[in-house]
Amino acid sequence: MMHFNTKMLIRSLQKAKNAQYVFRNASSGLPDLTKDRYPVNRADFATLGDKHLQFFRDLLGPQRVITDPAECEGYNVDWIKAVRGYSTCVLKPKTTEEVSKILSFCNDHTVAVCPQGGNTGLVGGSVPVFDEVVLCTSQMNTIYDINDTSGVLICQAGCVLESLDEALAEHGLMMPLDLGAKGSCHIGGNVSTNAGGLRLLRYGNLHGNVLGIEAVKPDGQIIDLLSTLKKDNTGFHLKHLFIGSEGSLGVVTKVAIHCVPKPKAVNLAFVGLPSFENVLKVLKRAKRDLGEILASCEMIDESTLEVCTGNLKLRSPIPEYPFYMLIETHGSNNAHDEEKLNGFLGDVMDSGLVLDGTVTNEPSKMKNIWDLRERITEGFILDGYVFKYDVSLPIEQFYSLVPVFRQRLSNHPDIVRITGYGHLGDGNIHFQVSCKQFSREILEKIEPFVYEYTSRLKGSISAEHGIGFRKPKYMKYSKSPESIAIMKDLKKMFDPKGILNPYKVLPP
Ligand code: FAD
Ligand code: 2HG
Ligand code: ZN
Repeated sequence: MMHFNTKMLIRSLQKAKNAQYVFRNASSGLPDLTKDRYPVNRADFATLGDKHLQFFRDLLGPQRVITDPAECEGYNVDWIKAVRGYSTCVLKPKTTEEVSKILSFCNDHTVAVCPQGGNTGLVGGSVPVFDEVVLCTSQMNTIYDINDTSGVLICQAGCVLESLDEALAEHGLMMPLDLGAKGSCHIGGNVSTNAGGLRLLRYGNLHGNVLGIEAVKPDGQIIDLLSTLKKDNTGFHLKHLFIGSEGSLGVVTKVAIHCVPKPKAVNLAFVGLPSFENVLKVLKRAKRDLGEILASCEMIDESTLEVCTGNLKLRSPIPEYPFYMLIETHGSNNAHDEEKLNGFLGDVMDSGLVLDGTVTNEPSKMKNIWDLRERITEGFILDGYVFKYDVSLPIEQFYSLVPVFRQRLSNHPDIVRITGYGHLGDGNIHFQVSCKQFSREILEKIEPFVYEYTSRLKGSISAEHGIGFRKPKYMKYSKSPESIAIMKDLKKMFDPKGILNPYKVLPP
C-alpha cells in the first residue's frame, strides 16, 4: 500500500542561486580581520613590493595580477564570512608551468602563498590570514579528456565541479561527488579537502576515485602523478598526500578522476519522522532493503529545516516533524528501483517509523527537495554568525551533541538555534550553534568541549571540511602525537620555508 502522493505534495520552490552569487549577497558587513579576532602572529615573510609585482606581471600579464583592493576583497573573505585576510595581490595562472614559476619565485623570496579554488571552504583554509599572495585556480579550467569506456576524466584543477558534471553528462557519466557548493567549488579544491558530500555513501571518497594528480611543490618542482590506471602498486601512493592536505604540501594543478555512469533511474524520498530513534531504524532498513541502489541517506532536524523555510522562504513538501530524511536511489532500471523503493517506504510507513513523506523522480521536484538540504549553509548565514562543527560520531550518538549543547547553552540570549543535520549514512553530522553575532563567550562555552566530547566517543573532529585555519590546535583530539609529528616532518620536507598556506593545518 502506498501512502505517498507526489502530485499533491511538491510545489514550485524558489530557484536555487549558485554559491558564488550567495557569497556576494547573503549578508551584509565583513568579519573582523583574522589577525584581530584570533591570537596569531605574522611570520617573517617578505612584504610585497614592486620587484615582486613586476615579476608576476611579466609572467602573467597585468590582467591576471589583481591588485585593486575592491577586487581583492572577495578573495580575502571566506564564504561564511568568518575569517578575513588583507592580501593585496591575487594571481591567476593558466598553466602548471606558470604555477611552478610563481612558487619557485615565492620560495626564493620567502613570499607566503595561499592557494584558492572556489573559496567555498568552511574552515578558513582558503583565504589569507595576513597578506599572503592568493594563487587562484579559476583560469585553470581546461578539460583534457573524458573517456566514455574507462570513465576517466582528466582536467585542470580549476574546473568547477558542476561544469564537470555537465560535460560528463554528454558522455553518460557523472562525477562521483556532489555538494551544495558545486556551482562554485573547483575540483582542485575538492581534492585538496578530500570533500565528501551527498553521495559518498554510494560512490566512496576521493582517495578511492582520484586515479592521478599533478601537483607543484612549494619550491616549484612539478610532480607528475597523473596516472589514469585503476591498479598501480609501484611504490608509495604519493597522490594520497595531496588528497586532503588542504594546500599545505603543494598546489594541485591537474587531476584524473574515475567517474561513474550517470544513473538511468534516480528516485528521491523525503520523509518526516517523530524521533531520532526512528531515524536510526529507517537507516538500518534502507541499507538492508534498498541495498545496491541506495545512493544518499541524509538527515535534517526540525530546527535546521527552519533556516530554509524561514530564512530562505523555501517550501517544504510535507508538514513539520522533529526529523526528516532524504533517501535517494540510483539504478539502471526504473521499474525495478521504484518497486524496491515503494516497498521500503510502504514498510516504514506501515510500521509507524515514518509519519509522512513524498517520493518523486521528476528532476524539478527532486531539485526542490534537494534545495532544502543543499541550501542550509546559506540559510544559516542569515541567522547572524554560526559556529560550525563537522564531526564523525558512532551512529548511535550521531545526534547526541544537539541535546547536550541545548542544555549546556540554555537561555543564552544571543543564541538563535542549536541544530544538527548531515550525512547520516556516513556517520557525519553538521552541528551548529547560530547566534545574532560572533560572541567569544559562546565560543568558549563550545570549544574545546565539543572536541573533547567527540574525542571521548572516538569520533573525528573534522569529518569532511578539514583543519584549515580554524582547527589546527584541535587536531590532537583525533590524531596521536606520533602521527602529528610525521605530518609535521612531511610538511618540513615538502615546504622547508613554510611558504605554502602558512598558519593552516600544521602551523609550527
Ligand atoms: P577552497 O575553498 O578555495 O579551498 C579549500 C582548501 O583547499 C584551502 O585550504 C585551499 O588552500 C586549498 N586548495 C584549493 N585549491 C587548491 C589546489 N588546487 N591545490 C592545493 N590546495 C588547494 N564540503 C564537503 O566535504 N562536503 C559537502 O557536502 C560540502 N558542502 C558544502 C556546501 C556549501 C554551500 C559550502 C559553501 C561548502 C560546502 N563544503 C562541503 C565545503 C567546500 O565546498 C569543500 O571543502 C570544497 O571541496 C572546497 O573547494 P573549493 O574549490 O571551494 O576550495
Ligand atoms: C553540507 O553537507 C556541507 O551541506 C556544509 O558539508 C555543512 O555548512 C555546513 O556546516
Ligand atoms: Zn557535509
